Amino acid sequence: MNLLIHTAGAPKRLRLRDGARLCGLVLGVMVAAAMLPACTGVQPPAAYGPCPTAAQLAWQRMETNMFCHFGPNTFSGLEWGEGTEPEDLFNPTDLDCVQWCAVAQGAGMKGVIITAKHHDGFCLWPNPVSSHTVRESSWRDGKGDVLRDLSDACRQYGLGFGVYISPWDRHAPDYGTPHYNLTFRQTLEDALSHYGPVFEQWFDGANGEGPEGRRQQYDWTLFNTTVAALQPHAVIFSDVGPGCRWVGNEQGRGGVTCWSRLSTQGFAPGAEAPGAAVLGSGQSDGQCWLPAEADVSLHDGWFYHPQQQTKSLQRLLSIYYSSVGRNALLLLNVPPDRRGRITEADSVRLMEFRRALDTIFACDLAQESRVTASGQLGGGGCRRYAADNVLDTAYHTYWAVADTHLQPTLTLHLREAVAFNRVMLQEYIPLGQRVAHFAVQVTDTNGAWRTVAQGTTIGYKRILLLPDMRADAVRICFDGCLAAPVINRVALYYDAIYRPEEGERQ
Ligand code: OTN
Repeated sequence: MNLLIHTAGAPKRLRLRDGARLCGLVLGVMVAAAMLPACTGVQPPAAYGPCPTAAQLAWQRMETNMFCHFGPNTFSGLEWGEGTEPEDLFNPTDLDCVQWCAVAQGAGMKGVIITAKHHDGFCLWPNPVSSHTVRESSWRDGKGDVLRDLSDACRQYGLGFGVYISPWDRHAPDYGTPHYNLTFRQTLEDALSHYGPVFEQWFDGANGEGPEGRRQQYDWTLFNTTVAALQPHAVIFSDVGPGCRWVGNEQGRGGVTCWSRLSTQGFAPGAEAPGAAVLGSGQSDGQCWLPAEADVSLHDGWFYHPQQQTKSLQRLLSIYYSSVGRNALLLLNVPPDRRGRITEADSVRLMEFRRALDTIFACDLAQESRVTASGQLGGGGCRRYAADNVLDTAYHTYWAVADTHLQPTLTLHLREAVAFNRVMLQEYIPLGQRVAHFAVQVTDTNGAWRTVAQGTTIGYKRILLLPDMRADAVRICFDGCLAAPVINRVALYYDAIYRPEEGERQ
């Protein structure tokens, strides 16, 4: 069948195939038009409280990153170098940052952070304002630059490049004087100007100088503004941010309650930081968006030691659940050895860890469920905020309810009873963190709802460890909210690998 359509030019002949395509297009427009009135005038939920910047959201979605403690301590066996080590002590025989990145990528990590200058003051790059650097060593005849090698390798693997630069410096002759703040600023300027984008700047608050030591009054405003000027997208880590906070321990454990908010007024990194419990839990009324980072080493120490013990797979899975599963980012330290390579034992354990996580989270048992809720923003016709948006993996789709609906419920009606032992929930944190308490319920044999778990915060991600159970319906009761919840993911899993220790807390 041929149709003649008259356009500005000569009439065109329209073939059957084109006609069918045109009908499909018209039908699509009609369906879209039919939906419009349902969402017309429905505003998305307003942001609640402080919210993440784009850089903080991108950082949180990295979920796990690799920390690499590397420097003179690798060769001395110390954890805190004296600052008097000869530069020739640093002499990796086969530095291979491409191998570091291959291991990081294989482990599912999204960024690598290196100790560019640890407390001993030795710089892994030819810092022009220090005489204690790779330039003064005989490694690669003084022409080596670890930041160059690593930043190039990160770019090659599509990984974020991050730098740890310790404010505490046991070598710098001007440490303990106001001039040191200017030296440190120049150090930051050089490290942040020549190696491309930096996704995270890491300020360690450790300081071992006692009364006999030289005390330094740090100019944190100067340091943070210097980083922001040179690397505006870098998330700045310290006990009190401003980009992300320390979680308050080096065991990789976020608080069971873990808010991504903290009030930092009057606090500073190190000795003037909030207490460990507050760093772990955050504050529900915190004035700043300040998500937690859980830094923990694969070994007992931070630097490489020949006889180091490697954490077990079970311990790593426990750490994963108590960091990423509690609204924190996991920064796992993997120390390169004296060759300048990640050891084979560490690489094997990291691949085991990734394989276990991929197995545990391979199948979302909620995927085929029918989802209902006690309410939906815009009413049932407006799909934009529909309850079943929690099933898709698109990050920016979510279920929302009216602002006044502060104790909504969401129910997964499974096609058949399934065995599960993990529940994963995510709040859509671009609109803030709202949930302060929730309960997980399943139907019992009489069809009555029975609470099987309770939680407090959710945030970016919360994974609850449940005993093995079967159910054909699961209900989440958001029964304690500071504002109407906005949920972008609910999932169920069966973890046959990790067995929580007796009485291990959620
Ligand atoms: O001896 N320490 O300095 C120490 C012992 C146990 C736990 C932490 C520390 S130092 C601590 O490191 C944190 C990162 O892991 C932060 O940088 C803190 O500011 C710092 O005090």
